[in-house]
Amino acid sequence: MYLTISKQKKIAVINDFSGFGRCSLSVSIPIISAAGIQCCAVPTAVLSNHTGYEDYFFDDYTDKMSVYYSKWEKLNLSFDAIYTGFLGSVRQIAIVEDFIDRFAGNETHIIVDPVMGDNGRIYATLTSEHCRSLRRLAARADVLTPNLTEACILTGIPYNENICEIPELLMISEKLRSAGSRDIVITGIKKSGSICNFIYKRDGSYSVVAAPSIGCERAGTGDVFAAVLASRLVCGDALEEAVERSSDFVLDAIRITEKLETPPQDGLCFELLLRELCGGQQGALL
Ligand code: PXL
Repeated sequence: MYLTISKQKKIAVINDFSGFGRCSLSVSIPIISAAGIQCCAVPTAVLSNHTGYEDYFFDDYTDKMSVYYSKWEKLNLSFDAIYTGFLGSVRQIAIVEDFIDRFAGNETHIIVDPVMGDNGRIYATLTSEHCRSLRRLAARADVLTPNLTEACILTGIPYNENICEIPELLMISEKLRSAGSRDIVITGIKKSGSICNFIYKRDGSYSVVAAPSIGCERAGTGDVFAAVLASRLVCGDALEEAVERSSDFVLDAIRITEKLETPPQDGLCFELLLRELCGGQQGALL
């Protein structure tokens, strides 16, 4: 007899599928799978390539999402984590909240990557209503992973690329926490030749994980980081350790991508490094 409930860990990932450009599901599925975890995708849209390219095909999946996951309810599925990324509309955010209501148990890590913008610029498709809805979703996160731009949008603090000192990062993180998010990782903060991740935990403690800044900015870096982070948290790492491993993996992927002279919009060539992620869950099972 087959068991529907497996001992193997499962992460539900709610994100778009972009066929080219290495972001969202095309990043999460291989990374989470390489870590030995089953990646269960809920697509929000299908794109030929991500929106960082001048032209792309976009097929919205909002109308189909609840029918899609209603079949999962019949299968009695539950998840070790629910990880959400790029969400294209206000209605889609409400659907994601409904998904969390239906599928999150007491032990489920809710990981929200509030994809909204970068370098002080908000993505063109985001309305103020959209931002308000993302604030509501962020409040449900066990782990929230905004970049500095997104952290500023979520808290209403004006963005300034010089916000990189501890007192300012603490103030932003405290605002996010008082709005409801539990642990917060502000990612990709640029500081004198380094890229820093500021970790603010639910008990009010904080730490910084820094890596050297190499080359130019590349599409999908945040998605690679969040997929590794989700995998490591589900495998039982403490938050600091999970952030360190995610930061190390992104750094290795940037190095290899630079060597291959891949155009920045094509994302990180992480495929060549997937072996580094193996051994995630096997250790616990074998
Ligand atoms: O990497 C974030 C992201 C995800 N999905 C789509 C995007 C982007 C960033 O541009 O366009 C479709």
